[in-house]
Amino acid sequence: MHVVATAGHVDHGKSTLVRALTGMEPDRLDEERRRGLTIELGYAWTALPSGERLAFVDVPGHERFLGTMLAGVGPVPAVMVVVAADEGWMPQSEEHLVALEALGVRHCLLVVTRSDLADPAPVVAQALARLDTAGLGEVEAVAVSGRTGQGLPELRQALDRLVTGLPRPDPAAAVRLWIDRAFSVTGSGTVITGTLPAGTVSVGDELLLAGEPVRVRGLESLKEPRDTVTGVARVAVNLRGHDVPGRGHALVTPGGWTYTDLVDVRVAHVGGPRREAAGLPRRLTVHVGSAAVAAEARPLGGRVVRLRLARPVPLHLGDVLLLRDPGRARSEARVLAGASVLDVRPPALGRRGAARRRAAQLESARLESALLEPAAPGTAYALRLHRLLRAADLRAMGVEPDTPGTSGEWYADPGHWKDLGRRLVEAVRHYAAGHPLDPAMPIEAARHELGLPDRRLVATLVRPPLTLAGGRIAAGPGGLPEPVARAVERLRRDLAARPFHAPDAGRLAELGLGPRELAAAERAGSLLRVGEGVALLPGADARAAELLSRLPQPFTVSQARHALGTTRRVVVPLLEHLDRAGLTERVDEVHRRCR
Ligand SMILES: Nc1nc2c(ncn2[C@@H]2O[C@H](COP(=O)(O)OP(=O)(O)O)[C@@H](O)[C@H]2O)c(=O)[nH]1
Ligand SMILES: [Mg+2]
Repeated sequence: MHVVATAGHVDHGKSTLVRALTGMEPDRLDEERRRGLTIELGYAWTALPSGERLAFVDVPGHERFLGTMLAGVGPVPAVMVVVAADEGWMPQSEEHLVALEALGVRHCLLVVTRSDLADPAPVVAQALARLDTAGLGEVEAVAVSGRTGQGLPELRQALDRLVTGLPRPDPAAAVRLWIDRAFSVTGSGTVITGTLPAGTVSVGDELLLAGEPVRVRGLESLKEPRDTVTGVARVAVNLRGHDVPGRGHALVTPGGWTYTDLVDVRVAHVGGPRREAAGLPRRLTVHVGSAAVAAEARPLGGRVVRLRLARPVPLHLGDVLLLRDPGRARSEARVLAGASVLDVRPPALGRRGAARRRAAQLESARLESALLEPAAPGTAYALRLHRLLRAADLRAMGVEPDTPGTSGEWYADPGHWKDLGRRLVEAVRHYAAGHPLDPAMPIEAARHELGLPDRRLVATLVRPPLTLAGGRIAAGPGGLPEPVARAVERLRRDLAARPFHAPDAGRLAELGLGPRELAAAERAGSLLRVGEGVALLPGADARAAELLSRLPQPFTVSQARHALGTTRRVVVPLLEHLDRAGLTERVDEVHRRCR
């Protein structure tokens, strides 16, 4: 199914249109019907010509109910903007449009209604011209009358085209169901309703509501009981208890979101005169999903602003917030701007200049990762900001790790990781200098020195020339002098790729490894010498014996050479080494077999 919200000036025919399309009454309250005015969100649904089901969230157009309008539109991916042919573009048309623009709505249909009262053409042109400047993408227009029904078949077709163009949400996405309505049901707890934008909710699921675990006892979508519902959908969830939080709170997947009351955001210019972030009022109302939360704004520099929210809300990197001025007169446009969340776990800002540096850091991380990841902030972006994160931290920020971790569950920014490696070498050398009799540094001391949260990170950082043994880090393998350790390491890398391809004299000379150095490396357990100047990796002999055992027995030197993919220079001393080790034995002058 799909969900579309209405938007537009009061009395322009939104509810009438929804009624005409669905045969259902969106204005449920007595007061609404008495006054002919939408006060609360209305819900109605129908089947489109394609068979797709479409639910409407009908919003109030009156300026006093902008908060309710935002709660309805917030989680919805597409909007039907309604303008009356006999009135044209009006203040609440404008305010709703500015809100849609700030929320980043990209899928929109213009419906000029009441076209039995006036020629719709001029208003279609006027509204399309305004919508065109708002960056909502391609907008189709339909003229209708909710009274005579004229144009409704065309509108249904247009709605079908609109929903076909909507992105398919991920059924495996973390759930965030913003509550737009909550009511008690005698004998069966509380029912909350909302628009599920993505992900899947099933009966029995344990979710979080305002940070507290709750279990889904029952589920309905469009008044039908369901075991499981996948977004986009209108959902009613039955929960135990009668004092559960209502509108403005969200049911979320545990671990899928970061509950935070401190965010750094980037403010986007919308509507009206261009406004610098520095010109925002200090006190704001932040709208996200169905929530409206008081906030304090602190400009950090450029368009980057830090918001302290009156209560924590579940957020992801890249979430769009709508900023409203709570203090201005009703008649003025009160939506100030949209803002995208740059960080959900921002660091405290200390000394002078910290705010400006932070703004610059966020801006450069954003620009850099925008090149790599145009869609949503990804792993690289999150790591640029936080340097080291667990897979679970990334998921809570809305980033699904796209690579294996750097060290177990840990992910590191590549630049930071390199830097840590360098610092570890220095720390180990410094330690060795201070502890000549016991020069290897305990891993815990190294963890502390580097300020790392987990010893496993230190262990992963141990790379040649460092070695790790018995929980301590030494500056070179078995105390090999460092240039030798480094040369041996390069040799080991050669051999890792071609295990029986012992380096020739030229390569050994190039690496500066003479007989003395090779002997030291063998003593340190880094290499295996099978003959004068023939060095392999430790264990190469056992591996060779294993490969040779697969040959028809007995075998010749030449067969052994083919099986191991090497040269006579290597295979002859290697076979003699295997004879000495008792892994092979001579049968006659030309044949051997495995023992
Ligand atoms: N003549 C005519 N009247 C309409 C049409 N659509 C709505 N109305 C009337 O306009 C008034 C406001 O309609 P309503 O749907 O409540 O507007 P909303 O505030 O945008 O939801 C009501 O009196 C409706 O009967 C239409 O297409 N033609
Ligand atoms: Mg209405």
